[in-house]
Amino acid sequence: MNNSLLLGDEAIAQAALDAGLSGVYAYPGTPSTEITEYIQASPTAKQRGVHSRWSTNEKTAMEAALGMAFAGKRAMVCMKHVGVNVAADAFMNAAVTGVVGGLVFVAADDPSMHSSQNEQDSRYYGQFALIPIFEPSNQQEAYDMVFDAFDLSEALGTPVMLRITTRLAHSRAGVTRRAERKENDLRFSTNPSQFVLLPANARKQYNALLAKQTLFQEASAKATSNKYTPGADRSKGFLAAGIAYNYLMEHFPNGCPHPVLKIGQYPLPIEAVKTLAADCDELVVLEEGYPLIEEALTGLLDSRWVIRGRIDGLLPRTGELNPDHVGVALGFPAVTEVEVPEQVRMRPPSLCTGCGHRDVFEALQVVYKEKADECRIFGDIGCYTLGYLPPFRAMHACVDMGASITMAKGAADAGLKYPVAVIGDSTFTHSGMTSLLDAINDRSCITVIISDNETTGMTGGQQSAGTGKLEAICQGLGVEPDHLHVLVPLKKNFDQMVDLLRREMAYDGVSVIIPRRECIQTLSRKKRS
Ligand SMILES: Cc1ncc(C[n+]2csc(CCOP(=O)(O)OP(=O)(O)O)c2C)c(N)n1
Repeated sequence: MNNSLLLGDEAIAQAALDAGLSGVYAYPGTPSTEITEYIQASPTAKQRGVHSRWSTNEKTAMEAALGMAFAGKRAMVCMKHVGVNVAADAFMNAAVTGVVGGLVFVAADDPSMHSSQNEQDSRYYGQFALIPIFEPSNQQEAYDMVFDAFDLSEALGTPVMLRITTRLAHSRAGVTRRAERKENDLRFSTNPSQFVLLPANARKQYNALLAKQTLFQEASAKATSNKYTPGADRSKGFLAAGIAYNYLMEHFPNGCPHPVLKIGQYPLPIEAVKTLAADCDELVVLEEGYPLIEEALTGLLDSRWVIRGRIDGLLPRTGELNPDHVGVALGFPAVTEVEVPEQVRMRPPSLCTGCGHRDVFEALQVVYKEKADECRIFGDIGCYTLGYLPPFRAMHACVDMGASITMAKGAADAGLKYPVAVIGDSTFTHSGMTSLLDAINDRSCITVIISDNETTGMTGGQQSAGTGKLEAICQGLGVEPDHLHVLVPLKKNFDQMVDLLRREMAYDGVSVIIPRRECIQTLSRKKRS
């Protein structure tokens, strides 16, 4: 079949299309964004009418994917790891309902927090939901696992998690494609209570999920991605999961002299773990993220075994794993750091020259200085988070999507006189609308700035769900027309913006200011095309 050079994300997207996908649902988030973008750009997807429009947030994406799987078709839902928190309600309950058509949930983790606010490990969510998890070690395996994941999902009627990390998502390798499969026809569950999680039904469904655990175990025992390779040197044995298996094997081009258990599918293949343990006294666990396997081993094996990994400090507890860390754990000398010339050293990011967020923060800076200790600025997730950095230094909090408005409200409840929330247009529709409704219902004394660049800028300029609708949304939620303002953030309007901020911050209620000017990146891309 066809050979292509693909990013891990693209391999997943291509595999989903080849495996008969009918819809991808996602909210952008590094390192998962390219999966959906690939499907959006695919002529095959267009011709087949595969759904690929961005969702408003990860929860709506998860629910729509579940709806497609309810209707018997194959769906994929993709998000970054923190998005899993947003989707968690629907995700956990989807494990209880089960599915009719295949449902593959792609969680893209970002160890080392290259572009994230934490480095949580999504495998815990898979385990928490009691569903099978696939973890590829390279791009080809990522491709093949999508087929296996859809097959397992449909055979056992369960959503399946595919967990990847940044390095695999964003590096390329040759991928051999399989023959294309047809999409499923519409088909519904014959069990009328399956998707109605009233307590009486939910108890039955939950027991059914528990009963499936043995089948999940059997699937892991049979999975070709869980492979035990004996080795002559039994002084230690390795359990290497996902991309960490690649890092291990890079050190042994002619084969590892130690026994190795490669992990690609969970629940852990218990018998294979016991076989490895019987062969060696010391076990070294190589895994990307939290020490999930390492912790599980302490329950599976007794204290005769020395278990080494991230918990005992053989490998760093935080951050991304790499071949050098693994080399040091193997006893190879540490690679000496190369001196990086001044010109190419890491530089802090900054807002683009000409970006409208700059004008917003320049005005905010003035007003903040006037109010000093009586004012705090609650930021949110997006390009405008850079308002925290010099030269602006105009942000005091940034926690999760939508938190700017609700934290400002909480601080107002606590007695802060001038709380200001700064949120982007995409983040506002993702999670800020409900926060604003809380503030309106409580008549909180806060000023909300929705800095509208008419795109989801931070993740590369995807369409933003609220473009053209923000004023109507705010009015619908109850913002008073006299305290809802739109202006163009440009130098010539600087004084107008400062005056407006002063006036609205003095207002005893909710005010919304929408500085609106298109992102200069998307604008210049449009001009070039
Ligand atoms: C729960 C969650 N989902 C996705 C992301 C990834 N992400 C970071 S910022 C952002 C969008 C920001 O868009 P917008 O609010 O319009 O601000 P802009 O970057 O355009 O200024 C996204 C999707 C995230 N950090 N958290």
